[in-house]
Amino acid sequence: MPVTREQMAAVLEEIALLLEIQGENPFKVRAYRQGAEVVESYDGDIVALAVENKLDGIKGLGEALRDKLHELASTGELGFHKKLRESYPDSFFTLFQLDGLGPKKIAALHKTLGVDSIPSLKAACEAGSVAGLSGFGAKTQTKILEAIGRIEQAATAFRLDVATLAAEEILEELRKHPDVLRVSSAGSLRRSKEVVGDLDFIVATNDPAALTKFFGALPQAKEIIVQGDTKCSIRLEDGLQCDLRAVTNAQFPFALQYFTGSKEHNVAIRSRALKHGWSLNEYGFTGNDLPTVNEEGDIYKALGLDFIPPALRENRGEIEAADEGKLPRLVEWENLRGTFHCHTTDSDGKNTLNAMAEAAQELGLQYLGISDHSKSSPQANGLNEVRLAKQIDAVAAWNKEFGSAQFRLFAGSEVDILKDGSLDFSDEMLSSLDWAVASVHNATSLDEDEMTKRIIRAMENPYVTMLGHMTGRLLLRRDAYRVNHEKLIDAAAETRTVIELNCNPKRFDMDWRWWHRARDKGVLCSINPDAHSTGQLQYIRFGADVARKGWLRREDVLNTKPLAEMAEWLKLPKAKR
Ligand code: DGT
Ligand code: CA
Ligand code: CA
Ligand code: ZN
Repeated sequence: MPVTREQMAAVLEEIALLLEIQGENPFKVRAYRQGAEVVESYDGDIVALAVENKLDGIKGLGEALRDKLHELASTGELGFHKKLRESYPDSFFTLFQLDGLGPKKIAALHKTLGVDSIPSLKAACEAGSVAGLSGFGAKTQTKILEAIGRIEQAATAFRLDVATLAAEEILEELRKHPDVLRVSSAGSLRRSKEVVGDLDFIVATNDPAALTKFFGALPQAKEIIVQGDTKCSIRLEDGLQCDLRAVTNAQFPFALQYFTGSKEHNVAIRSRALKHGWSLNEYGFTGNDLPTVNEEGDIYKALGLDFIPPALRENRGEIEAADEGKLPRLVEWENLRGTFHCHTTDSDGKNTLNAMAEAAQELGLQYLGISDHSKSSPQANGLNEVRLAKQIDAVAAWNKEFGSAQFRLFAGSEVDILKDGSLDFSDEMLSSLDWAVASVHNATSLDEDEMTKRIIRAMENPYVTMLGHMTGRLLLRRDAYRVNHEKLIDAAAETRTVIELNCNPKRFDMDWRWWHRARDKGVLCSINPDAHSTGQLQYIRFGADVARKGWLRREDVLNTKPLAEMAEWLKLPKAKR
């Protein structure tokens, strides 16, 4: 079995972790961790080099690591790693998913209480034995229980990126089946919800039983939950449930509409149908003088409505708007001309400035706004003034050598908003940038009032182009900071500060539920990937989906501006924007 680059890096990561648990020399631990990073970001076929034992001269890989990578790549296994792992059950490694629990604490729990899995840790916390350990205390015990609660919840909720990937694979399989006439995903995924409970698929076929059988036998199906002649539910390896409905071609539009939801939207649509004298369910209309329905859109048309894009189907005003012909023309990912907020190897990004610029061009973008962390985020290797000045020079040099009317970089910073709302850099420093995104990364437990004031103060700064990840939430992992959305939106409108839609699928922050309001106040949105690697620039596709969910149009999104216009816009004082 050939190993992949990701697997090689993961093995080194895990070795670092296990060595750390065993109290090994920190330099040795760091060597493995650094090795993992080198493997991940090496610009070339590192797997092939490892197989051929040609890793000499790669910075960050010492002799011991080179030998191990060769063994791993050429045999598919690493004896050293296997031996280290043998002392722990597989369940032990799930403990590392818990937020706020590092290797040292896990080692202590393992040694003193024999904790070797999430359930055993939960039991120890509930018995109160964790609070008594030195270095823990009652507060930590509560925090651990909260983190366990989030993991348990996460088993029935999946991030949009994870769900999308799984759905695309399954759709591809279904499309290949000769008895499939039409196929679509439905449910919360089709509505672009930030997290989904399960996946829903609808197929039109003349042989539904063949399809439910095929679905149950998919290579992705780890378990069959239910299987009948028209429906089948399976569970994937990672726990994600997938529901299939097999219907006739005539039923397909109705099933698709019904299972796309949301439930609240369906209830409102059904009562509208009743006013026309029809009852509506997942199989069709019943009643007199029935309309012809071939496509999902025909259902809306029959009810006197414009087609409602799935993203809007939450019963939050879309039916009234469709009735009045006032649905917005939603932004599309193809409208995006550039993007902001990405990291490079100068702070905690995995790829260099050059590589990020190339990847942005490959995506068809015309500009990329660089924003490494600032010095108050040492955990992210934040830049101080000297390093930032150097980066500004590097961006200028890049633009001079490679920039054109088709593509350029904008020098920026993800500048920390300090506890009192002041910024990590002076106005003078900030004024030498093309743009800046200001974000909160520490002192996150302030109360709502203090946090809101703090962020407003940052937005008042003339050099803060945009506000980054407004609430700091990490979906399924960490709650939002306490902020007053209304006040922040008002302040953004007043100070002409753009609000970022951070479309890293861990975040989707600001939340889609607030964008309609922001838009109506004249606040601009920037769809930003917060990319820490070249691949993550592609998150802007999800960003466009979520922006649509927030009712945003092309004109509401800053980074739909073409390059020349964008460059001019950035030069304007905030008040003129
Ligand atoms: P999820 O899976 O929790 O992220 O959210 P959904 O919306 O995908 O929900 P799911 O998978 O339970 O059902 C798919 C759709 O089927 C749902 O959005 C609306 C429709 N549906 C399910 N149950 C009901 C119901 O009791 N009444 C109505 N009107 N629609 C329903
Ligand atoms: Ca669903
Ligand atoms: Ca479902
Ligand atoms: Zn950030």
